[in-house]
Amino acid sequence: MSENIAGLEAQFNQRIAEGNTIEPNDWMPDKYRKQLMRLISQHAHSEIIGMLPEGNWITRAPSLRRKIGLLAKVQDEAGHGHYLYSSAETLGISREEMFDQLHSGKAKYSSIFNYPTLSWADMGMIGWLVDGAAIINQTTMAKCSYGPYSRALLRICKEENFHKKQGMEIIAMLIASGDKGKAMVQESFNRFWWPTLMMFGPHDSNSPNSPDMMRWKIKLKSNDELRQRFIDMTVEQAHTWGLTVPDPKLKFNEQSRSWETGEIDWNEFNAVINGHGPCNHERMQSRLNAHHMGQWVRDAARAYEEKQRLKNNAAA
Ligand code: BYC
Repeated sequence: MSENIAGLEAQFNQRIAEGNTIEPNDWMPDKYRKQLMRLISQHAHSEIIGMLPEGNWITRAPSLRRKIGLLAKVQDEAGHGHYLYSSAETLGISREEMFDQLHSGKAKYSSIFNYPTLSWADMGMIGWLVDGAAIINQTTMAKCSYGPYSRALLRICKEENFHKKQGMEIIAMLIASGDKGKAMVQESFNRFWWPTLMMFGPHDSNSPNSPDMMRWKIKLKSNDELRQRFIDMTVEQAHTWGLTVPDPKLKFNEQSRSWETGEIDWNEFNAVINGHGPCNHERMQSRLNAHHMGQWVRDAARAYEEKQRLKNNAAA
């Protein structure tokens, strides 16, 4: 029996080493399955909680064109949640279990969504910084070893690219509008810069899940490598726009040809991921409220499914 498992594990490792994907019906180590359930469900939760800070601005969008764009973006995030929940379900966890984990606080979602959206410039900032960070993380993970997650990410990344462009357009237009618009963007940038760097997770030396995730090619680049890639790209963009990065320690390292930043406030990060950020309570209340209000839709869908099943049985 144990020889059999050792053989299966060897085959599994070989498939990963050769760059093949693991599919739902393939044998996989229990820990690989659990890590994927944790990662994919947290990502799914991030998409649907991420709808809330942007959803707050739908009624206050400055024009019809902006309102249509924002509505479409928020709807896309719901779609991403669906692909990701479906992808996690292939591992043997139900959507109800995942919702329970989110609602009980057992499962995390991205720290960035526990910050408030105080001005219209924040809608641009989320597109530019938050979607920008997500794209860097997710285009790498789109080549990961688990087939259903990698395929979901391919589609998500295409949509995120569009989100990033609409965010950059909002920022460019605000900056072009004059001093007041530019000041609004700078104020928003000051609030979002550090929380966006936190999206990439703790330093590699402090990331308990990374060794397994890298070994199994779930993650292909480390938290710090991806964060650095984001910093190098975004600092240049900020400078092009004439924005000031809110970091007095920021400096260009001529040797590594990359930007060095000051240290992230890890106390703040830990507080936010453990439920004590500025908006954790508000986000969970909104989420629970939406879940309760949607109960009748789930009941109606189940009743319809049952009716169809009985009809099909009678016809067979
Ligand atoms: N926030 O060992 P580590 C979007 C947790 S949504 C919260 O490095 P890992 C969008 C981590 O879970 C895109 N928690 O973990 C949507 C772990 O705790 P547990 C969101 C964080 O998994 C709407 C502990 O800290 N993107 O784009 O190897 C509108 C130790 O960390 C965070 C994803 O979800 C954090 N920032 O690496 C607009 C991408 N960082 O679970 C836009 C997928 C760490 O052991 N996720 N933790 O209790 C990932 O790539 C990885 O999960 C992370 C963390 C890089 C975030």
